[in-house]
Amino acid sequence: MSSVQPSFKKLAHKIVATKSFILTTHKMCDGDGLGSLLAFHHALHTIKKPTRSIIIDKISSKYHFLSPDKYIERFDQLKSPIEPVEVALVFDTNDSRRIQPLYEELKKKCQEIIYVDHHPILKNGPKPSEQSIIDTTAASTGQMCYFLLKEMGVVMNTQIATALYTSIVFDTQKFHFIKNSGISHAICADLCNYIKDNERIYNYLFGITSLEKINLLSQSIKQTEYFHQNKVAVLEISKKKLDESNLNIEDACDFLDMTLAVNSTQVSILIINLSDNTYKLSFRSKSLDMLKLAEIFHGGGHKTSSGATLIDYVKNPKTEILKALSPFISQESN
Ligand SMILES: [Mn+2]
Repeated sequence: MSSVQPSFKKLAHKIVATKSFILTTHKMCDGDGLGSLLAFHHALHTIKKPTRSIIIDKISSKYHFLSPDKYIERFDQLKSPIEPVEVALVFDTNDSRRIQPLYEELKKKCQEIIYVDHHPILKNGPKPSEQSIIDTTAASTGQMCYFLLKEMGVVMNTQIATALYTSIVFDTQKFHFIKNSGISHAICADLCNYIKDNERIYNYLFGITSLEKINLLSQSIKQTEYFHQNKVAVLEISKKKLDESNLNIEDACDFLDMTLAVNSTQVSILIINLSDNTYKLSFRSKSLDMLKLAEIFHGGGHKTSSGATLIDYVKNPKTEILKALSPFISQESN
C-alpha cells in the first residue's frame, strides 16, 4: 500500500504522546463517522489512553451491531460533566458547525481540536485547526484512520477491524466510490483477517430491513419525478411519512441512491420536509459537482454526494433546486 504521508506520521506521533482524549463525529452520524470514531475508541483503549466518546444526536438502528450505546454518550444525556482533556479528535467533518453545540464545550475543555477528514474545506466555512489532516483523495475517513492506527503501532483486533470495515464499506457504497484507487480493497482484505462474519455487516448496512421499508420504497420510486431528459430525479418525502413507516432520514437516502442507479440519471435529489418551511436536502451525482450545488443552499459534502438544510424557507425548494441546477446540466451537455 502507498507510503504514509508526513502529516499522518506527525499526527500519529502526537496521539501517542497525548494522554487524554474526547472523540466525536458529525451530527446525524453515518457509517464512516461512527466507524472511525469507534475504531479509535477501541484502539485508544488497547493502548491504555483514557477516552470519552460523545456524539450529538441519535444513532440509526442499522449501526446497533457495533453496540455504540456501550461506548458512546450523547451530548444531551451526559453521565457526568466534561473534564478538561488534551485533545479532541473529530472524525469525518472539518466543519465545527456540524458538531454544535458540543463544539462550544470542546473549545472550553480541550487544549486542541483536531479534525481527521476527507471532505473539502468549505470556501465560506470555518477553517479547521492546523494540526488537522484533511485528505480529499481518501475514499473514506475510515481509510485515513487505518493508516493512522498502523502508524501509531496499534495492534489490530476484531472490534477495531469491524468498525473500520463498516466505515470503508459504507462510504464507498460497497466499493463503488473508491476514488480510482485499490486502497479501499487492500485495507479491507487485511481487515477481513480479523472479522468473523463480514457478510453480516453488509446486511446490517444495506439490507432492506423491514416490510415497511420496501413498501415505502415502492411508493417513493413511483413518486419520483424526472427532469432534463430524465437526467435529474427528484424525490420529495415528508418526515411524517417516514415516521409513520418507522423509518428515518437515512432510509430515505437509501431510496435516493437507488434512483441514481438508473442509466439516464445523472443527478438525484431528495427533499425531506422536516416540518413547516424546514427541509433537509440530499444531492447525489455520477460526476457533476454537487458540492457547488450544496454551497448555493449553504450546505456541504463531497463532489458526488452533498446536502443542506433549509430553515424558515418560504419558497418551493424543488423549483429553486431545479433552477440552481440548470447551469450544471447545460454545461454538461455542451
Ligand atoms: Mn466519510
